[in-house]
Amino acid sequence: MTTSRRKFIKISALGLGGVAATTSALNMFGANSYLDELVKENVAKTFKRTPTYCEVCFWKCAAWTYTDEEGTIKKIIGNDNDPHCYGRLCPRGTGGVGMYADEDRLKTPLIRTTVNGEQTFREASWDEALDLIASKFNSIKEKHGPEAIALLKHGSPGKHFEHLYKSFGSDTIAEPAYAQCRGPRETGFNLTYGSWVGSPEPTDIRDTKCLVLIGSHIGENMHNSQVQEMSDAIDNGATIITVDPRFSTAASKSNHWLAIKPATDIALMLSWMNVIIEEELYDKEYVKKYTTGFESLKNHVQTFTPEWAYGITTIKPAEIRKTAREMAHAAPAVIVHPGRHVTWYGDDTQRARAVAILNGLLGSWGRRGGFYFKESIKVPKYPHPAYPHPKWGWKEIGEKYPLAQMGITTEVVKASIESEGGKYPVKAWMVAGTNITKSIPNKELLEKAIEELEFMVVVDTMPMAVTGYADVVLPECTYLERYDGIRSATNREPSIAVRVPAVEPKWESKPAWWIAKQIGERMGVGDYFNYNDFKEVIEWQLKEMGTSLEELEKIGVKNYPRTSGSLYLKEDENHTFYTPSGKIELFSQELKNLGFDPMPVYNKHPEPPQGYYRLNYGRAPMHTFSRTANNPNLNDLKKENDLWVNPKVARILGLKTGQYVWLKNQDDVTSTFSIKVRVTERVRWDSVYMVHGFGHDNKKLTRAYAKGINDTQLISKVAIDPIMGGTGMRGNFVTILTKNPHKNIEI
Ligand SMILES: Nc1nc2c(c(=O)[nH]1)N[C@H]1C(S)=C(S)[C@@H](COP(=O)(O)OP(=O)(O)OC[C@H]3O[C@@H](n4cnc5c(=O)[nH]c(N)nc54)[C@H](O)[C@@H]3O)O[C@H]1N2
Ligand SMILES: Nc1nc2c(c(=O)[nH]1)N[C@H]1C(S)=C(S)[C@@H](COP(=O)(O)OP(=O)(O)OC[C@H]3O[C@@H](n4cnc5c(=O)[nH]c(N)nc54)[C@H](O)[C@@H]3O)O[C@H]1N2
Ligand code: SF4
Ligand SMILES: [Mo]
Repeated sequence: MTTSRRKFIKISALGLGGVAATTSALNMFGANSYLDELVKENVAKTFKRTPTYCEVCFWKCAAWTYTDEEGTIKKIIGNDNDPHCYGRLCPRGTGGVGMYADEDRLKTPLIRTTVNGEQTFREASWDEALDLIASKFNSIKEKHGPEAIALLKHGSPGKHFEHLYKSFGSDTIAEPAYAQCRGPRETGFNLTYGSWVGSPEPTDIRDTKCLVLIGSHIGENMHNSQVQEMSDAIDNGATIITVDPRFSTAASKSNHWLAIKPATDIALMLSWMNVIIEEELYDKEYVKKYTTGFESLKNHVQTFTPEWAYGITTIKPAEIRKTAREMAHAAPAVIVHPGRHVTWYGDDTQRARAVAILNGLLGSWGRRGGFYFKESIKVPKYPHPAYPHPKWGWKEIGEKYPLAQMGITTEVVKASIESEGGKYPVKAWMVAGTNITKSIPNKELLEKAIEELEFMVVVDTMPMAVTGYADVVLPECTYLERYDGIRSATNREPSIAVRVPAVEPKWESKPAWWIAKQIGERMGVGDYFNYNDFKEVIEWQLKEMGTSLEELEKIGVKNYPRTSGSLYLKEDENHTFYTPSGKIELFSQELKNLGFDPMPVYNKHPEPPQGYYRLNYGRAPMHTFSRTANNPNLNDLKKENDLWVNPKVARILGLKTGQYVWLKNQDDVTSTFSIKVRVTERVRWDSVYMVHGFGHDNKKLTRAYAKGINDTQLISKVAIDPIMGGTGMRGNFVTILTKNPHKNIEI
C-alpha cells in the first residue's frame, strides 16, 4: 500500500485552497485546511473564540468560532478534544461561515398572499406570522385533532419543534434522514444484533486490519472522524476492499476495487458467506458462542458459489475468493461497513442483514478493529409537564411496514392525500431544516399532498425550493448565531459539546427554540416552555451534569470516562444481545414470522432498457446535499455537478467532456436544466453518475440557480422496502439528450 495519509486528506485540503484564495475571512491561513498548532495558537491569541458544533452536516463536529473585535467571524476551527473531528473540520465545516454570510438568506417572515390574481409572498412581522400559525394549528387541532398536524424535520431545529409537537399532542413526525437514508440499515442490524448502528457508526476503523466498503464512499462522503481514521488505517497497512460500480475516491485508495454490476450486492455477499463457510474461515468459537442459525445459514448459502455470483455481479470468482480470504485473515479486526445512505433497490433491509451476517461470521462485532461498544451520556430532561398521548402518529401512519422504527416521510405524504384513503388524515405540515422537494422523490405525489394541505409552514435559513410551497416561511438564524441543545455524542467515550452564539442573528432571523416557544405560548401550551432563553435550559442541564456553561464556554467539549464496561468483548464474557434469542441472529425468526425471508436472498432487479443508463448519484466532499450549493465559500469550490459517462457510451453518443446535455428518464421526466458531461473510465458503461444536490430552480438562490441537474427530479420510480418502508431510489434509468428539450422555456 503506497497511499499516504497526506494524499488521502488532500481531498479536503485541495478544496480549502479554493476557499482560502477567494474568501477574505479565510485567506489569512493560506491553503492549509488542517492547521498546525502554531496557527491555532496565533488565532487564539488574536481573536475571541466561542464554542459551537457544526450544522453543515449531521456529523456535528465540535468547533471554535473565532470573531474579531467588530464581531466579524474570521474562522471556524475544529475542537481538538472532539472525537467527531479530532480538531479538524472538513471543507464544508470550514466553509460553514458562508451559511451565515450568504446574502440570499431568508431575512424576514413571509406570508403567502394574492396580488392581482397572482400568488406571491409578502414580508410580515414575527407577531403576525406566529399568530397566524398558532391560530391555524389550533383550528386544525380542533377540527381534526392534533395528530393531523405533521412535522417533517432534520437537524438541530427539528428537536425544538419535536418538543412543540409533543406538547400540543402530535407525534406525526418523520424525517428524510430515515426512510430516504439509513432506515434499512438500522432495521437490518437491529434484527441481527439487537442494536441500531447509530451515528456515528461504532466502527473501529482506527484499529482495523481490513475495511470493506460496499457503496459507502468515504472520502467523498465526508464522515469526518471516519475519513481521518481510514487514513490512519491505510498508513498502518490495512486492506481496503471497495465494492462500487464507480471508481470512487475510496476505490482509488483500495487494494481491491470490485466494480460490481449495480443492484447485485446481495449476490456478492451470499457468495462471500459461501466461501467463508465452505473454507471454514469463520470465527468458530465466536459463531458457536454468540450466534444462532448457523446451520440454516450454511445450508442456505451452499449453492451460492463465486461462480454463481460471477454471472450476476460480473466479479470474477478468483477475486471473490481472494477478498473473502483477506477479510477472514484480518478477522476479527475487520469491518464490513454498514454504510449510511442505504435506500437503493427496495431490498435494502435484506442487504443490510447480509452485511450484518458477514460481520457475525467474521466475529467483528464487539472486537478491536471491528465494531466497538459505543457509549453516550444522558442529558437530563429540562422539567416540563407530561406530554399528552396522541391517538395516532408516525407509527400508525406507517403500520404497513412492521419494522419501521421511525416515521416514514412518504407515508406521511400519502396520509395527506384524501384519495389515498388513509385512516389517518394529515392536514397541515411544518417543514423544518429539510428540503423535502429535493430529498423525497416522486415529485408528483409530493405536490399533490401539498396541494391538499390546509396549511404549510417552512422554517429554513435559505429560500430553498421547499419554501415556495409554504403558506408561511420563517427565517431561522444559522447555527453560528444561536444557542441549541447540548450535543451528547456516542463514541468510544461519551462526550458533550455546546453551541453558543458567536454573533447576533442577522436581519430578522430567530433561533428555532424561540420560534417553537412563541408558537407554543400562542397555542396555549406555554407551560412546556418554562424559560426565557434557551441558555437557561443548557445552564440547568450542565449543572445537573456536574459542570457549568462557564466551563463549557472554555472547553467546548467535555469528555467523560466510560461507565458501561469494556469497549470490546472480553475472553471470559458471556454477552447477551438484545435480540429475542439473546444471540446474533444469522437466521431471523422475527422476519420469518412476519412472512419475510429469514435469511437474505438475491432477487434480480430491472435493468436499463436499450439506450438508457442507470442513474447513480452520490456526494462531493465540499457539499452537503442541496443545502450548500448556494454557500458563497463552497460554491466557489464546486458550482455545478457533472455527468460521469463511460468512454464507450460517449463514443456511441458522440459526447465530449464539457458538453452540456439534458436527461430524460424512463417515465419521460425531462431534466429542467442541463449538465456538463465528464467522460471517464471511473464509471461503468451501464450507469451514469452525478453528485446529488444541484439543479436548484429557485431564482432567489442567485449562485445555485440553474446550475447542474437535480437528480431527485429524475427519480420518479421508487422501490419500497416492504420491511421498513424505505424508498429505494436507484432503479431509475435515463437517456441522454444533446438538444434542449425545452426550447420554448427560458432557463
Ligand atoms: N435524490 C436523492 N435524494 C436524497 C439523497 C440523495 O443522495 N439523492 N440523500 C438522502 C439522504 S442520505 C438524506 S439524509 C436526506 C437529507 O435530506 P434533507 O434533510 O432534506 O437535507 P438537506 O438537503 O441538507 O436540507 C436541509 C435543509 O435545511 C436547511 N437548513 C440548513 N441549516 C438549517 C438550520 O440551521 N435551520 C433550519 N431551520 N434550516 C436549515 C437547508 O437550507 C435545507 O433547506 O436526503 C435523502 N434524499
Ligand atoms: N460531503 C458530504 N458528505 C456526506 C453527505 C453530504 O451531503 N456531503 N451526506 C451525509 C449523509 S446524510 C449520508 S447518508 C452519507 C451517504 O454516504 P454513503 O452511505 O457513502 O452514500 P451512498 O449514496 O449510498 O453511496 C454512494 C456510492 O454508492 C455507489 N453505488 C451506487 N449503486 C451501487 C450499487 O448497486 N452497489 C454498490 N456496491 N455501490 C453502489 C455509488 O457509485 C457511490 O460511490 O454521506 C454523508 N456524508
Ligand atoms: S463532517 Fe464537516 S460538515 Fe459535517 S459536521 Fe463535521 S465539519 Fe461539519
Ligand atoms: Mo443521509
